[in-house]
Amino acid sequence: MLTRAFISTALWTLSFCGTRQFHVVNVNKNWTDAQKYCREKFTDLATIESKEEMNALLVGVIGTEGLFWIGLSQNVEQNIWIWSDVSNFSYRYWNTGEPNNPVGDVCVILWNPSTYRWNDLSFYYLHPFICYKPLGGNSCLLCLHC
Ligand SMILES: [Ca+2]
Repeated sequence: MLTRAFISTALWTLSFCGTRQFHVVNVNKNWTDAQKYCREKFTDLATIESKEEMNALLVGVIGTEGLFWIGLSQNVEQNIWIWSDVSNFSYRYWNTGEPNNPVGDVCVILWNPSTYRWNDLSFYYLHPFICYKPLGGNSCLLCLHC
């Protein structure tokens, strides 16, 4: 079901029979700059709405050293978590004890030491990140070789 194709040392692409194609960008940026990059080059920072999508991401990042920004951040005033593309937030994959800092940590990163479960973290740390593009109606064509 999953493929992982290395396009360059800085970028690889994950495809699966689902709604999104994820792109791991191995360039260190803060969350805001990562969001800007994803919106320019792809669609947005990664939205993860299901266990299947999370598993697709894990195939791409397991075994790597990095932590990876995803598109989740907190609206502090309303105390809610929102995806960068405003997709519905219901699926969650928080690490044990997270989110643990509702004041200073408003962005979410895949936390390598905890098998890439989610951790809220201040936006200014420089890390690689994951973008996505939506898959169209012929999405399964992309999966013939999965
Ligand atoms: Ca945290």
